[in-house]
Amino acid sequence: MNDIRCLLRNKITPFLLIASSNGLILNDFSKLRKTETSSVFRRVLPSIVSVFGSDLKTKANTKITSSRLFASGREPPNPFISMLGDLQSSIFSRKSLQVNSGLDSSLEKAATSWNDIRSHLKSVQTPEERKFRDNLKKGYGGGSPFHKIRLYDESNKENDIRITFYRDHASWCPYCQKVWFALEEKRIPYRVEKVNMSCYGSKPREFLQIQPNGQIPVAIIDGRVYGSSNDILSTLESSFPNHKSLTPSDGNKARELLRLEQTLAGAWLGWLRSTNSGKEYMEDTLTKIERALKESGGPFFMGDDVTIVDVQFLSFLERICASLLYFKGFVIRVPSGETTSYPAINKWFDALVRTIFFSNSYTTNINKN
Ligand SMILES: N[C@@H](CCC(=O)N[C@@H](CS)C(=O)NCC(=O)O)C(=O)O
Repeated sequence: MNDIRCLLRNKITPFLLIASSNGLILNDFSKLRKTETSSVFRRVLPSIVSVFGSDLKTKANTKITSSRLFASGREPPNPFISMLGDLQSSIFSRKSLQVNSGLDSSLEKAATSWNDIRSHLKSVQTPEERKFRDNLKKGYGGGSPFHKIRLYDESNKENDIRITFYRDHASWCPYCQKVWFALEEKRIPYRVEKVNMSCYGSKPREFLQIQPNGQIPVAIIDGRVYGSSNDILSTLESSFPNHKSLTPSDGNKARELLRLEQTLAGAWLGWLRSTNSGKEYMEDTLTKIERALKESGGPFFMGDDVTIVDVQFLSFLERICASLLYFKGFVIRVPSGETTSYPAINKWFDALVRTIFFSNSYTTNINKN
């Protein structure tokens, strides 16, 4: 059990962190540096062997499968446990997983029952948390990667929905994140269709029929297909005039800031790919961003409310914070009250955390400061 806990704490977290943006990045990553992380992996590897390999091997001689070992059939399967089971079967051959027949019953005795877990959960949940599943089904509550339909509250009806939003299952895609954020901020009702990214295999034929290049995001708005994040964002502005506007009041200023966003992307990737250069250029660019945010009066790029400029910056600045910390040990986002060279950027993140998109615990590292 300790091994599994260790696995959860140390092994899974860095994976999720590297991989993900919305919904998956866990809290304690901000404390890891690259060197620490590799030592975590070194420490964790024996634990995996111990959990999935030698311990089971010596105690057992019956074949186990994740479904038999972890779900007795009387209780609903725990998806996380079956994930461990899948991991186990991909690492170790069937032969090395011969276990003894007494293992099932001893594990069952050792494990806390689902009923105990369920009643403990109920006793510690807030009323808002208790409503979570029901809200998800109805499309209500804070923003969540689990919504398949999004109505926000009773004031919207399923028949009001004019948009189908195609985004990736894992919520990794930064371009999808921009559209998703804008939909939420404008409180436009939408339906979600999840599509796998190419790294998980080929795309469904029905999706390729509407988006032949296979890229996400895609949105069908009033029956018409929009196949890039910028097209979708501008259509949301023009086709939903009764919703909150994200259009900046000063177009010239906005264009200047969007050029800075392009510079930022170049500086980031330049430093990330290089072993010894690019840091100064990155720092320079961050200083320009810091200055721009201060000049606007903040907390957002165009002043006191969020606009499309913030939408363009958010998914990359967020990934920049996580990846530079991980790969370069470079800190941008700090716990509140801590000294930083980037107070305006931190204030900007704090303001974003209060938006509906980031309003629950299933969002990203930006609200874990
Ligand atoms: N210009 C496009 C770029 C979108 C894009 O590059 N999407 C990536 C995901 S982040 C993609 O669909 N890649 C194919 C895949 O991985 O399935 C936009 O802004 O919408």
